[in-house]
Amino acid sequence: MKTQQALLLIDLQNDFCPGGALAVEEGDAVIAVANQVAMRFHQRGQPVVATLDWHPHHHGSFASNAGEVPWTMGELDGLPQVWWPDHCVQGSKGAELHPELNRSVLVKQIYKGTDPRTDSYSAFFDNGQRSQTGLDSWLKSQGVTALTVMGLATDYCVKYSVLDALRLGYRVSVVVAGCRGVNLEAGDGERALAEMAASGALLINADGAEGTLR
Ligand code: VGL
Ligand code: ZN
Repeated sequence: MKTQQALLLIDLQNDFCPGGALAVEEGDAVIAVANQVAMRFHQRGQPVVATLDWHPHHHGSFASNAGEVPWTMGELDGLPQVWWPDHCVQGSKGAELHPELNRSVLVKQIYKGTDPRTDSYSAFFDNGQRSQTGLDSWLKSQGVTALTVMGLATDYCVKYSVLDALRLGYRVSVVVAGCRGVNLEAGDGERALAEMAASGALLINADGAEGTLR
């Protein structure tokens, strides 16, 4: 059977871009890459999916709600948790997709992190792997077997999405130029890419994506 490819754009939202609440260095630099790759998928009739980090204002991962200091570590719902500044609050400007992202090619948007009790880095499951976002069943309904992934941030939502996708049996390529890391510790983004590669993901550049399209 022919491989059906989809493009997964992770959390290309204002809050992860310079000026945003959880700004990733050069986060906005990936928008042009996303538009370029997304247009190729669109022209080939291959689905382009965007995820959005979409938290209620009382989300448990927010340092403000936990009474903790932002960027420090704690525990939420029995899992290690970074206490984040308030970000991607449902309906806020910061939660919107970046204004320069070409939304006209998006065929599906997946919202995650809506349960206040648990964080949700992966596009597929919450961090406790208890509930699904619906992405896997949607991709299967479309016959998708291979994913190209990019977005923000390399060391959190991109990494967990890619590792889950591999576990779920998808072939996965990661567009390195389309990712940027939070880098809580220097090198986290690079280490995350190495971990994805070691787990079976193919690291590609924006043009290299061409080679993975069938
Ligand atoms: C993310 C931290 C908190 C991400 C989301 O999109 O990588 N990181 N929420
Ligand atoms: Zn979040």
